[in-house]
Amino acid sequence: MQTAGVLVVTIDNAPVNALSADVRGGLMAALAAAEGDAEIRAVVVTGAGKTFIGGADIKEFGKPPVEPMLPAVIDRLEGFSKPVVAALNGAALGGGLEVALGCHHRIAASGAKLGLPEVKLGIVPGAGGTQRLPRLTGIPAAIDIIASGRMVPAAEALSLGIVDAVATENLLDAAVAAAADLAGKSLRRTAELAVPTSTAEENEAAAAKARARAKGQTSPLEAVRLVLATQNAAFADGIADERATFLRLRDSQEAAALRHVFFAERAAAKVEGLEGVEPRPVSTIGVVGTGLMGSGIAVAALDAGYTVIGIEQTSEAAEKGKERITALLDRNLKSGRIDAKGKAERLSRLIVSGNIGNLAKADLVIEAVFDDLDVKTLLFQRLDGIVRPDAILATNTSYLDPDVIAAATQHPERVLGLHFFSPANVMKLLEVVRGAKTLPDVLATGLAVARKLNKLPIVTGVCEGFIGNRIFSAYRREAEFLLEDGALPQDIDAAMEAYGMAMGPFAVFDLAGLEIAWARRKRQAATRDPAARYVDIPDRLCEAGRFGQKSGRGWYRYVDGKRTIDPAVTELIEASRAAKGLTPRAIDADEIVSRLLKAMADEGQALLAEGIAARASDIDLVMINGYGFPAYRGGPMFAAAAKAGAA
Ligand code: T1G
Repeated sequence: MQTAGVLVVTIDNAPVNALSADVRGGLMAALAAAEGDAEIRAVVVTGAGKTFIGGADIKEFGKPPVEPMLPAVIDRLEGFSKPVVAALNGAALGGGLEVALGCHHRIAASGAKLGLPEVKLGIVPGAGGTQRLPRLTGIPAAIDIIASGRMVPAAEALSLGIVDAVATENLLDAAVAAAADLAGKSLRRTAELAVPTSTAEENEAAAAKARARAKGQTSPLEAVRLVLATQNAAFADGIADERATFLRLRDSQEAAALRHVFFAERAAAKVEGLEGVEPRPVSTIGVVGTGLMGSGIAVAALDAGYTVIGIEQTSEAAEKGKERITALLDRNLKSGRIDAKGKAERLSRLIVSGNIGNLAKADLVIEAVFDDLDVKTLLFQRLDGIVRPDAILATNTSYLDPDVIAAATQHPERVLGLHFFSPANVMKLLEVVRGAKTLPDVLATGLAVARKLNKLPIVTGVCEGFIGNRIFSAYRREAEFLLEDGALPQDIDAAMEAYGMAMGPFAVFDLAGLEIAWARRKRQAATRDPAARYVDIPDRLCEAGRFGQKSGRGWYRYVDGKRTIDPAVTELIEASRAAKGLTPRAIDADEIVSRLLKAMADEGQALLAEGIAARASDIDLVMINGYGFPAYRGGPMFAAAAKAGAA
């Protein structure tokens, strides 16, 4: 399209205008045409639909490269004799932002988001991002943006100098006017700019923060190195280093794992039997029980814009519940996540009371009361008579059978499980449990609400522990076998933390508390297969009054909240082994990791065979987002398969 001597080039490659070979070729052809046409005095590049450019085409990774390569396209844009203006109509990510950085002027729509999310794919920007961005923002801001991969909103991009203007009215009109205005003037080429000065301390502070956040991942460290190099290196040298680093990382295991996670997240959204099923409208959510879980769920719902009706047994308990919810909002106020107005506005959408009859107004009721079958079934029977006929009932149980809870109602088809993870207003994972009778539109509503709550919903069938806790139980069992075989808790935790787990298993057990698992083991004692291997060390620990971090002693001793190795635990483990006549042997970190991974993956295979999980990648997402498994290892199913492949 051409207006007043300005050629508007629109990238139209649904769904996200990724820079496929065709798009790269198309851009080159458009520039060639513009160059040869004396009528054209300037060029605007924009995107069709709601995205500017979603980046390189991730589906092309691993395939033979096709000319023209992206860096060459961007060099051509930047070196172009006529002005090229980027009109950022929506997300400009990865290679998409790099295209914009190669243009001579950038205007963003107010809702546009910019970012270089490459580190989230285990790579670094490969088309100049690490070298051009710091020339606009300075080194500290560029480190922050590139090493975190975060999205930068248009207003912030303007204040950082990444864009030159934010369009208040029609973006394209503004871009065309700017392009026409630049025609014939000297052009500002990002590569030619000097890097704005910052002190060594400022650079080092940004780098240290980014390195600490990397937690064992390689690509953010490489991104930091490349940005820091812009202080001294010539642009061309920096670009060569960036390209070599990009190509090396692209073929790494970390990148393969993170690509797997990217596609896993998209695959998880596709749920069998829900094609074309419309969710029911939800604007008011009831939350029964406003304890630790319930108050977190209430805050998540308030954050997402829902009206929330909290229910407690008495008005005194309701008062306490409201205080807990307010305290969580206050924490977000203090950290700057919300402002005072936001807090007040959220509270205006909240009622907490002892009157269960209030739930007649709810579209969805989430139960978060004590995890006891009698308590929950009685509650559901009551709710069934209170809520509207089209309202949905959800149970937030960890271990109970939602089908049994549903069966207590007249309408089990409107019941599903929503298994939140603590703290419920923070954790990304939400297991959405499809019961035997759950209707498709009820499940679809659960998923839609979950997404609005900013969660990653994973659908699971019904079994004890659903996907996550089933795998975690297998992990726990194998960790206990390792204890008997010769490893100590600190060896196992160190191996798993070096592998990348947020916390080793024994530190997690201590944090969660040991008594619930103890009570469960006691309940199960009568039905346990006597031939199955059973490790009694955790029982001995509980008998000795060691219940974890809360009691100051568990698998470790806690001094001022810091975990320290306790010789008493070592003695207890040795005594248990001796009582069983076991001879411990040395177990190295590699064996620890391999065995724990295999235990998780084997349990995952069982979940797939039973139809509880729809696909292996769903299991990976559960463990990454709910249990601290490192995303850059791809999840236990991916990692175990990769390890088996490498062996
Ligand atoms: N390549 C290929 N397919 C992509 C894609 C991409 N970059 N981005 C999204 N898709 C597919 C996705 O799989 C899904 O497909 C559909 O598009 C809709 O996605 C040289 C190295 C842009 C914010 O990391 O963050 O540039 O499942 O459901 O919620 O330095 O997609 O429908 O078949 O996510 O509207 C850097 C990744 C690449 C951006 C849109 N770019 N994408 O969100 O839709 S590396 C990224 C996103 C790079 C250079 C390098 C989001 C989005 P399907 P969606 P959305």
